[in-house]
Amino acid sequence: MFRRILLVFLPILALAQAPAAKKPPTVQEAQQFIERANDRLLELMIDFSLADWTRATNITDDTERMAAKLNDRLMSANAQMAKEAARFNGLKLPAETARQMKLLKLSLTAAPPADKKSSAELARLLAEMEGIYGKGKYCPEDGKPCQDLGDLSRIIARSRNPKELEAAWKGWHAISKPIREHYVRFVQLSNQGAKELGFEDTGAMWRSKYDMSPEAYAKEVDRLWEQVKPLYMSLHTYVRWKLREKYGDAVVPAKGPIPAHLLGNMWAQEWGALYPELAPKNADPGYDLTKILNARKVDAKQMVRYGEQFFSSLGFDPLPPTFWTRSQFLKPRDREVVCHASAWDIDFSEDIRIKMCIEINDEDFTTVHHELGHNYYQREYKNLPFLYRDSANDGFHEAIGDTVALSVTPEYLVKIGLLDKAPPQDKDIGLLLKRALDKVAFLPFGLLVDKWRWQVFSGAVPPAKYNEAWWSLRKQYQGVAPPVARTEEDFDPGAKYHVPGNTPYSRYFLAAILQFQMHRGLSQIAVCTDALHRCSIYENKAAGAKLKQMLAMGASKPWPEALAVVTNGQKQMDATAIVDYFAPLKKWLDEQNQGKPTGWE
Ligand code: X8Z
Ligand code: ZN
Repeated sequence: MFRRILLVFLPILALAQAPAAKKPPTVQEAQQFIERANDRLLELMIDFSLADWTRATNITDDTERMAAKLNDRLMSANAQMAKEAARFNGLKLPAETARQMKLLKLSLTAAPPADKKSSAELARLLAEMEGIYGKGKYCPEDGKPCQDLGDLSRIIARSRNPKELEAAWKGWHAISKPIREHYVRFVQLSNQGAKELGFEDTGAMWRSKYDMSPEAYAKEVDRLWEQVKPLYMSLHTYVRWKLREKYGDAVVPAKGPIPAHLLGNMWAQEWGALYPELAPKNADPGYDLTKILNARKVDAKQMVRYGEQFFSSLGFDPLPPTFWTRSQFLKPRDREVVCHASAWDIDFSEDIRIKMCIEINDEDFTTVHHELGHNYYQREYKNLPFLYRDSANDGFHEAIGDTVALSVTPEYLVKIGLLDKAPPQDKDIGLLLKRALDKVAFLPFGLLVDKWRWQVFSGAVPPAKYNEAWWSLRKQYQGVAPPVARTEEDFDPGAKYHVPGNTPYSRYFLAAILQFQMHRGLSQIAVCTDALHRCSIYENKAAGAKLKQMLAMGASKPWPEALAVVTNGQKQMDATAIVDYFAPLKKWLDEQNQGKPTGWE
């Protein structure tokens, strides 16, 4: 049995070591194997990260090719080692070795086929898809200047003219048409690689990363969605009604899905930009962080300083000097870059950076905290073996900065001098509505992106139905519809960064739930007795210490053990925290919604 596996996966090694291969492998060999894998992966990862940073901050044919080459080298070595690891199947290994062995098999997001040409093609496709997205622009036919995602997003957030909104929406959604054929091929190749590693397909490989079976994970996200769905439905009902008042029956149907261009965000994933329209009379907190930041002439670097200052107040060390010199805070004028915000850990030690095209507004104030959450996580786990230098599950990585940003309360803004006086309690509905428009609105989107990809990878949705299936899920979960007719000429999933960027998305759904659970746990540790939305862990060293303890565990333990550290022992992901947080708002929404139609046909 062993020989067969060795011969199938490792013909060269098997021949070279023919006599030794007959003997069953030992625990010591397994340990040495894992040590070598850690060293090799780290080395290859650093090479790739440097090239990939260069690519993402300067998209050219050359940087794309270099990054693709190093990615191919890394992915292929990783896949090769994952296959070799099968040699130790059935051996009773010490827990640490066994866990790293398991992580090695799960560490790829795209698995390359063993065939050299195919793996190189896969790496090239990945770089090219992200390049097309990063360079994407809409050039209106009337000769007006071309607009990038930043320009078009500003229109979607600020304009209230349906025709203008529709043009911006359509313009952006045209950039992904050429990504479609790349994606079709990418699905084939990555599925082939996933199968070679023993997974059903790439989607099953992604769902296997949660210390439970892929089937159990799919059920788990459905369970969490059922917990939050009533809250989403109340928000949807209220927002649709308000938009009808504004735009009329011809634009917003009484009982149909909401047209996606009216929700203040290109993907209708966060609706916070609509707050001024929806603010409850008598319960508006009366301040606007975007206006405050601009009035104070806060610049991009200062936005990041605010984030750093928050983490420092929890007991984390300041960011290293290289963070400030090497990060990209602003969109460069002289070259193409991937503006989608990300956090990097170039050497898996000290060289942490963020890459953003920061705008001075409320949304990016939160995004800065989000990205820094990644960097502080990376720094806490840097001394673990390489295979453990990751979050407990990918939802944790996405949740840390957002958890901290939930502590950006009015009281906190007063403390740091951005606000003179915190609004009284009778303005809480306004505060909660503003938060819900981002956090609650996001939930179905966070879930459906990977529902779509899981179906695409499994073959349940063939290329000829890519767009149809996308809109069917967007209607089913979000209750939104495209503003203009769509066909299979379009590739609307590709207009969302994470699809061409091949970043799994259910992590953000988990993070949306986890951040409230973590905020509740840390607020308890900080002995905050106020309503949860008024609790801030700013300057609380006890909460900071627990957070640090969880981060320092990296991926060394199954995620329930990490979660327990900040939630007083809870070992299940639990949406009651987000539901409780918004309970007063839910009650208020349901009162406003009396007699209004709920749901969509
Ligand atoms: O992609 C991100 C981060 C980078 S990891 C900015 N987010 C998702 C998105 O923008 O779609 C954060 C929230 C969801
Ligand atoms: Zn993130």
